[in-house]
Amino acid sequence: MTTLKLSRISIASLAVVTLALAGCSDSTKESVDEAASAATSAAAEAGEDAKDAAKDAGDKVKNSAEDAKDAVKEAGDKAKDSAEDVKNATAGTLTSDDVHLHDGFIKAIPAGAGMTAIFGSLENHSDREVTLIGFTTSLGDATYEIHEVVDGKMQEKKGGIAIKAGGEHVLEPGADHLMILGYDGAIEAGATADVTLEFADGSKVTVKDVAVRAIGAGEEDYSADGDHGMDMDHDHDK
Ligand SMILES: [Cu+2]
Repeated sequence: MTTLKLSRISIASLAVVTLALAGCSDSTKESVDEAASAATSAAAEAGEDAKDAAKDAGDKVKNSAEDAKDAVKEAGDKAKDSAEDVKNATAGTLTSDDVHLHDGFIKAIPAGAGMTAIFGSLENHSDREVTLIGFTTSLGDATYEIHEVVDGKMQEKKGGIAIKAGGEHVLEPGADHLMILGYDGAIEAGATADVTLEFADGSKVTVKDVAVRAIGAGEEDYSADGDHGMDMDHDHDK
């Protein structure tokens, strides 16, 4: 037997002896009961305390998780802001020296026609690729769309027109063109209009005084199928 076991037995024996000496009366039983109930409530209290402590700890974890979430959001916002700063710093850098509309013209239309197009050769004289994503003109109220012709049918050209550094892109009947839709009024030959080209990097380049002219015989149709004649409904679907 080890010393430890012996000492346990001694304590147990001592307790028995003590109880025996007290005569194991009812009052002893009562004090045992009291002790037991005190122990029970002490345990219950300790349990509550532990529960509270756990709740506190949980709240703290929750709070710090929320702090961390806020911090991440803040960092994300800052990153977004600086990305926008970078974008703004490089935006609007293209000028009329960088992009030309060579031999550009607007096809004349009579009142009521409602739609026409701009042709010419877009030249990129800058040292990087540029992407034309839209345009407007000094003609005013109208819908301006970049169009392409696929299988003889025109449609909006999604993603615009990319032109490599030093490259050019031809806008002509039957191929890509700058479409003017929903225009109220005549656009008469001999007039001019400014065309403002909008690029993916935020640049806007205005081409001044683009001539309005009638397309010569045999060039009236925008489509490539050789169907001449004024294609006023512009559906290219014949
Ligand atoms: Cu078109």
